[in-house]
Amino acid sequence: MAKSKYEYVKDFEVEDKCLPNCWIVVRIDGRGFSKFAEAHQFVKPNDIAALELMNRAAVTVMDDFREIVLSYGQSDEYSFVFRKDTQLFKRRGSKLMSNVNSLFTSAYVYHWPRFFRGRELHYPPSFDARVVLYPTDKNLRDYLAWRQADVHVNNLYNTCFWNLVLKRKMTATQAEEKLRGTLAAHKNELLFQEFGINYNNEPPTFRKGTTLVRKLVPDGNGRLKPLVVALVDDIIGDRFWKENPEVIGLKS
Ligand code: DGT
Ligand code: MG
Ligand code: MG
Ligand code: MG
Ligand code: MG
Repeated sequence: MAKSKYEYVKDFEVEDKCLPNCWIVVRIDGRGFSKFAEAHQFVKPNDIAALELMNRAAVTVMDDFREIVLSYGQSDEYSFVFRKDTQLFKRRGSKLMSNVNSLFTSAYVYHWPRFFRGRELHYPPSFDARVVLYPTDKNLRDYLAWRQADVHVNNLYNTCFWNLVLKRKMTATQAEEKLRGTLAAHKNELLFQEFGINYNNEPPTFRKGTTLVRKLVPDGNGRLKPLVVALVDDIIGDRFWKENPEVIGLKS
């Protein structure tokens, strides 16, 4: 086909191929989910239906994009890790990021009614997205450890905060003042002394987030098929990576 005189505009598109040999992480995060959680009466600090819906949307993404080896979610965010040698979309960052984000968002809306039976979606949620490249396995593990450490810190704080507000009837400001500058040990002590809560017995999903990996599971005919499974585990230490060596192909 003859080229039109307009073809030159194509040259304005920028090249955004991800560097070879690097892990490609796409992280999505709910936009303004403080407000969204309020508007949809999410349980504080953790709403099981909301977290399960996030997991369901992430499974949809992994079922479609087979080059994702692991996903990790907590709060209103999910990280998707593509194999480092993926050639999907010729490794174009904008393609990977926008396709993951768009499918995640539509799956979130699509599955909403199953998780929030009878509760209406009041307005369309959206998610931001970014692509980050990690050149070494250690960098990738440190990235995932960073996200899991984040949920630990936030959840410990939020558990204290909401117990003070909901059970001690403190105002948000009073609760914030009480917690300002406290260390993790203080917060654990406060939960135990004031509310009889042993933080380590709080539901693991709330404390650790959810990790999705592919496992070979027997189908109806006894044949092994790769299925996305949800694990609630510590991914900071070495044990998880020894038990799931296929994820990053670590030689143990
Ligand atoms: P952003 O991401 O900059 O657009 O702003 P936000 O408001 O989404 O803030 P972010 O992502 O730093 O924090 C997540 C918010 O979502 C946080 O305010 C608490 C809320 N959220 C997430 N999961 C739950 C939940 O299970 N229950 C409740 N009540 N709130 C949740
Ligand atoms: Mg934010
Ligand atoms: Mg957010
Ligand atoms: Mg967030
Ligand atoms: Mg097209």
